[in-house]
Amino acid sequence: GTTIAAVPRVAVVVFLLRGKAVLLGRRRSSVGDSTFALPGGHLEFGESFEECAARELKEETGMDFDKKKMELLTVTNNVFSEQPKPSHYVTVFMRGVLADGDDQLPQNLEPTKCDGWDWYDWANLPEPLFWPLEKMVKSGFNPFPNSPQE
Ligand code: 8DG
Ligand code: MG
Ligand code: MG
Repeated sequence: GTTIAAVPRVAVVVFLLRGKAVLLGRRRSSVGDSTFALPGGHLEFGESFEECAARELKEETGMDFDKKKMELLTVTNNVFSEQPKPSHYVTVFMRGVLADGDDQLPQNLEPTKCDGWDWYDWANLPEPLFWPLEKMVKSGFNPFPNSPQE
């Protein structure tokens, strides 16, 4: 078959915040299987970070966020050495909230990739977290507005 050069890829993931909680789901993937991670996925050709975040959130959970309140928080650069196909991601972390008074519930629209979505208090996160997220949390990163590490 064709040999495709391994190159770094861009992912966009979302801290969807509700009160003191974030939306997380347990991954079903060769990368980080069974760990809790944020919704998100690959940046497609021509997309803005905001468009990608909104599209991935919709595809994976059925939810729509308040587009005016989306913000870029940080970027990470991580190599996933999983064999037989190591991968390398530059991951853009966005913050989003639902529109005021919005009571949408997350749906598990990609059940082969995720066990289901739920809200988890930032002070009491589930384990194990997907390691890039674990690393951020351990470094003191906090996705909430008006927090010192924001
Ligand atoms: P797509 O086909 O829908 O575009 O992709 P996906 O299947 O939704 O991709 P994904 O694995 O959910 O996300 C792409 C990569 O983003 C993932 O392999 C590694 C990187 N990534 C992080 N942190 C996180 C995170 O917390 N959640 C998710 N979903 N991906 C993350 O570095
Ligand atoms: Mg996806
Ligand atoms: Mg995904």
